[in-house]
Amino acid sequence: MLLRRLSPSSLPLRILPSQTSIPFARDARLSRKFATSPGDVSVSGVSEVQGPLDTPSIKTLVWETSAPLVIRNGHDLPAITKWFASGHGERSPAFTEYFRSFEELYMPYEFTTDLSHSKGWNTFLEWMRGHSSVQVPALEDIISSSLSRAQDGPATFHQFQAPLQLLTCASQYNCNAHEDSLLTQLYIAQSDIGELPAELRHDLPVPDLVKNAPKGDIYSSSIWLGLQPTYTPLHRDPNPNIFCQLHGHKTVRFMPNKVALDIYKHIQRILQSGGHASMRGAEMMQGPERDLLHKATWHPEAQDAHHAHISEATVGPGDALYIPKGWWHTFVSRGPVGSINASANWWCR
Ligand SMILES: O=C(O)CCC(=O)C(=O)O
Repeated sequence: MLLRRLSPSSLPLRILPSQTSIPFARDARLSRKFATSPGDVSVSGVSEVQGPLDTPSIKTLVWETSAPLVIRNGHDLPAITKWFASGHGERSPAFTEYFRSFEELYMPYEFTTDLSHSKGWNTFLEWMRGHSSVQVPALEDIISSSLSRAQDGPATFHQFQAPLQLLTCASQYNCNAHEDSLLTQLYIAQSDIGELPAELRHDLPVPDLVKNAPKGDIYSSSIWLGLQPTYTPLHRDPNPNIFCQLHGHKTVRFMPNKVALDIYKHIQRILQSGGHASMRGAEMMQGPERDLLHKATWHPEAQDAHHAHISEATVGPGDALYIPKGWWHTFVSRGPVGSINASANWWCR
C-alpha cells in the first residue's frame, strides 16, 4: 500500500495486472490449518513454515510460492528487544529508554476517533500539558474538530505529522488510565525506514528473507507503530511484501486478486466513487467505504460467494509473512486495547 501523506508529493499509484493463484501447500514442511476468525464464521488458515530458514529454503519455500506464507520465527530484528520493554503486563511501559531518546523525531500519524474515545483524549491533553514538552495546540485542534464531527456520524480519520513523543506519551498515559479513558487508534502508519536516524535503521537491518528475493531489489520499507486497535482495510501492494511483526500480535486476512478486485469494484459502484486500492487514502479509512470493506472481509456471511477464498493468519514478535504481489490483504491488531503494536515491512522483488 502507498501512503497518501499530507505533503503535496503524493506517491504514484500503480495499477497491477490480475493474478488468480489459489493457496496450496507445496512442500511437506508447510502446514495448512484452519483458524477461527474474529468475525462470525471461520476461514481457512494460511500455509506456515518454521524458521529461521537458510538461504536455499528462503529461495524455494518462500520466493517460489505463489500464495501467502507465514514464516514462524522468520526474523530476529534487534528492534524487538531494543525498542520495546520486556515487561509483559498490559500496564507496563511499552518502550525502552533507548527508544524514547528519539522522541523528538517527527513521524507521520493517522488518528481515527469516535465519540466513545472523547473522554480519554480530553484527559490526555490535560495530562500532556503537565508532563511533556510536545506542542499540543495542533493536536488539540485535530482532536476537538474530529470529536465534534463524530457527533454527527461515524469515526473520522486524520493524517498529520507530530513528534514520536506523542505516541510514547500516549502509551505511557494508557499504563495508568481507567478502562473507559484508554487512548486508541493512534497509528504511525507506513513510516519510511529510510528516513529514520542511523541508529534506529541499524535496529532494522534488511532481513535475510528480503536479501534473498529473486531480484534483490528493495522498492520501499516501513514501520507501523500504533495504539491498539490498529486497522488497515483490504488493499493490494505494488510489489511482493515481507512483513515482520515486532511487538504485539496482528491478524491478517488474504484474498486472491480476482475475488478481491470484484468486491472492491462492487463497493466502488455502490458508492459511485473511483477509489485507489493501493493508496492509503482517507476514503478507505472512514465512512461507508471503510464499513463495506470491513464487512466484506471480517464479517462475510458463510454464503457470500467470496467467503471460501478468504484465508487468515495471526503473527507475533519474530514471525514474518510473505505476501506475493497481487494478494489483497487487511490487518487488525489483536490484544489489549490501548497497548502498543509494532511491525516493519519491506516491499521487494
Ligand atoms: O500492519 C498494518 O496495519 C498494515 C500493513 C500492510 O498493509 C502492508 O504491509 O502492506
